[in-house]
Amino acid sequence: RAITSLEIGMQAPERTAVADTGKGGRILLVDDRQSSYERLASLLAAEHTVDVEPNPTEALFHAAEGNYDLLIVSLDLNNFDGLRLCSQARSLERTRHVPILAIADPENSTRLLRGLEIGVNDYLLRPIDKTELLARARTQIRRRRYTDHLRDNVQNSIEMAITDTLTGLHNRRYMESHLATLAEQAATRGKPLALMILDIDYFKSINDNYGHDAGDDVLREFAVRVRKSIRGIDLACRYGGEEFVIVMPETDLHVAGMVAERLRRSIAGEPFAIHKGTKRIEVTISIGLTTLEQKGEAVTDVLKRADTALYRAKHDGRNRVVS
Ligand code: GH3
Ligand code: MG
Ligand code: MG
Ligand code: MG
Repeated sequence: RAITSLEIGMQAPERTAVADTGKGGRILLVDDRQSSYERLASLLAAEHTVDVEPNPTEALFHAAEGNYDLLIVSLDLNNFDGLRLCSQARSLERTRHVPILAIADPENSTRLLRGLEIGVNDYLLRPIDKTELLARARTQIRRRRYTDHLRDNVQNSIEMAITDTLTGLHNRRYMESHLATLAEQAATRGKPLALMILDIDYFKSINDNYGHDAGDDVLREFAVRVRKSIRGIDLACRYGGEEFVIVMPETDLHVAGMVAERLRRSIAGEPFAIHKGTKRIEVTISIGLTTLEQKGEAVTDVLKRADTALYRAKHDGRNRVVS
């Protein structure tokens, strides 16, 4: 039977409601007693997708890889220690946020207490009542989804606050809040720190000749090339319109000079695609380079020195590195 578009359209609100109530989750059931897991799985299957794994070591692996909403762990396993799984799941980054619902016989209630200390979220005593099992599973899944949602939001807000949206590089605020720390670290560890300001030459005329969108294309591609030529510990930010700053920890003037020169050549040597790749234009940059000079030097002075060097690079004819 063909599914009509009307039916598909009508599924959407229902699915949202399902997510809100904690129904329809993915559950990993860890139990090695067949009569027990068969019953539990069939009860849970009324609302959820259930995988059964008798071996806790395997279960831990699945839990880390499988994107489960809930672990249900029997603490009266025949051959294994379910508590060990609970404690490992709590300490692993990949499984830390997956809720655990423990199940035990009443005579194993001391294990349950131990489980709660380890970080089990909730428990049920046998014999298991269907309504109660489903209600507790739902509650854990709902809470998991809600906290995931909050965590995503927080993560997004942080990223948005520190990222330049056009280029994906860090923004000026982030660089300024980190530069002092990097400078301090360099000073206390007796390591050098290099900083360069990069400015696209005659960028205004790119905008004037080819349009603002073409200018944006250049900025984006420029960021890609910057990212390719720096290390993970280097900090690259968009400092202003077509001005960028790169901070390189543990890098002296000589090495930073080579990096700057390589970057300058990677820009000047390969034309930039604009207008959806239909046209290519030559772009050059000027770079002002300096290093942290003495312990306790104000980062604003370092920036000022780099800016002065940049001014000289422009004055001397652009498309060059000056330190
Ligand atoms: P110089 O070689 O001396 O650096 O010349 P310039 O033209 O690059 O310098 P100027 O500072 O005069 O011009 C920078 C231009 O960058 C002006 C501004 O309109 C443009 N600009 C700033 N932000 C953006 C942006 O996000 N997108 C685009 N397309 N242009 C921008
Ligand atoms: Mg410029
Ligand atoms: Mg300028
Ligand atoms: Mg400028």
